[in-house]
Amino acid sequence: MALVEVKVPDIGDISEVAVIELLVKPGDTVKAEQSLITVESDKASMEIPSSTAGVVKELKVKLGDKVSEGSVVLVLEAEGSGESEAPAPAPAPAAQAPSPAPAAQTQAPAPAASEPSAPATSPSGPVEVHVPDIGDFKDVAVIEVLVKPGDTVKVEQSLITVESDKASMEIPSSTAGVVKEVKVKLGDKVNIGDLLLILEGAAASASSAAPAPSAQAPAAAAQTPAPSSVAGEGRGEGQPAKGEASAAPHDPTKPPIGLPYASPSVRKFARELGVPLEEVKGSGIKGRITQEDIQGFTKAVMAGSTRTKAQGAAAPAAGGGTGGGELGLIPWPKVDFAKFGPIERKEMSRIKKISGANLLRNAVMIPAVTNHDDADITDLEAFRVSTNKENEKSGVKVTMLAFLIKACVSALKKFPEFNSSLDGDALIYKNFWHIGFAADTPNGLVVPVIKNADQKGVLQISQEMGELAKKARDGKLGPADMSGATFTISSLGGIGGRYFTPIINAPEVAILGVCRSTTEPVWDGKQFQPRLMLPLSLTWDHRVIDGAAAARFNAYLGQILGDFRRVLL
Ligand code: CAO
Repeated sequence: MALVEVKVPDIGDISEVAVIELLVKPGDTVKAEQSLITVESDKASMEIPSSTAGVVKELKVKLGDKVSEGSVVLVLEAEGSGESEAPAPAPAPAAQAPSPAPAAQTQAPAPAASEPSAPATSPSGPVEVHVPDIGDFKDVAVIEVLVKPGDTVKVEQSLITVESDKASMEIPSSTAGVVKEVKVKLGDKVNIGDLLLILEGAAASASSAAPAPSAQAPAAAAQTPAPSSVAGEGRGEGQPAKGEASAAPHDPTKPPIGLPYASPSVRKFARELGVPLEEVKGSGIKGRITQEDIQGFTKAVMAGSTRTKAQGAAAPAAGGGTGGGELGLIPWPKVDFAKFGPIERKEMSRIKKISGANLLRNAVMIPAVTNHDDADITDLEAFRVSTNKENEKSGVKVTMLAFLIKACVSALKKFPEFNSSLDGDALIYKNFWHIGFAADTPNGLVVPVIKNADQKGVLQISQEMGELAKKARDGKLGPADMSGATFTISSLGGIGGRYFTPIINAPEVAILGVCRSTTEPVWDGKQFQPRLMLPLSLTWDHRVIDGAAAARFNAYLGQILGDFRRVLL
């Protein structure tokens, strides 16, 4: 029995796609052509078939991995004498996983609005939009029509979703304009060159999907592919239930096992809103989940008529879950501001949208209390300044925040419930100390994490913080940089202010806010002394922590910051 490596075949112009589904597991018997994994780009998802029949020995990819042509998917013990009995169907992958031309084309020229390139050839009358080259796709079914007459479409905007038995992809518009007539309907079979719709006021582009920028194509933040760093949190809705990936060939008439039946853009939309796709009922063909289904689900959750499973699970810990009634809030005020003066509408950044949803949940669901206190950091600041003078040449600047991180680790060790998380009626105590710090970036608030802060010195913490803060400002933080925090510090010390009430970063149970230190007169029993005082604001989850413990935590933190030698005790 020969061992055969099954690799990702030619997947067109897409360089890297994410593995969103594993359809087989070690021990499974697979047939030649059987789907092994599902991969997804921004606009297309496709299944990667096996080139050979055999028994799966080892999977070489896992969910979330990025693969490209030639990546090894798994190792098979080939059936019989290997190649002769199971001829590798070299051309098959191309046929099974058709060259996703539209996806590749739509990804490449994304920033249409911002690139000052050649003007559209001719703003003109009606323009026909046809199905572009979709590789080996033939007679593919239209499963979603994403626009209707009267809609304004941008270049690259998805018009329809088509689906073969192994892949679904969205067909983008080659041209911007207003939809005059849609020439296809659900269930139609289309091929390359078929007429999709007629646009009016269109700026015809040179080629099918190599769009000329159009004045009607503003950069839409929501359409930018979500970098995994932020959207990664939402991944998981596509994860197959363990053990469900069966050895039986995948039935193309059914939704993929464990994967919510929705197009890539709908899945992305759901991820951006934090909607658990598997809980949404699809109203499309074969139960397919549409964008409207996601919107309907979100509205129902916001109106309180539906709860997500996560909300349901959290409910008992949040106060019994039943008997409290829904929030019963009156609707958000809708005001036509233009009636009162000139206005400008700007889409919020993706980070703001995501963090906004998280902050709202945390503010609403956590019975949070904030204790304010002051720490005397006169000696610590003098030490910091002298350390920085001594280390001037090293290039690493020791920051007050680095001392705070170290001091917090000591306090967290002394008061372990501050380093815990709620799990139903139980508390999970974490024996690791990963400290998040809020970083202000041009696109919004992010929270990079200093891992194992207990094992690091203040110099190393300062250096890592500097690197992470730079990555944050450059928008380059990855999911690993922002996950695993057990406690968070939000420092406004470099900016100003006295005290504030930070919102807990769930599932953590406390957060420390720090403001600008000022020199104040402090009574030493005999006289007033000028002391540098640091305002501390500790917000804590009252389900886990009591006011007395919070006051002790702050007092202890103050003692450490007042005399840092205590960290060694
Ligand atoms: N009191 C007085 N001065 C302080 C101080 C404090 N508590 N903390 C920092 N400073 C000083 C620093 O010493 C530095 O002064 P010099 O340039 O003279 O040395 C200056 O303020 C700037 O510090 P910094 O802000 O660049 O560095 P930091 O280590 O304090 O903070 C970071 C780094 C990433 C936390 C910060 O840049 C940031 O983004 N802060 C905002 C966090 C935030 O938005 N929180 C709110 C969340 S809720 O919406």
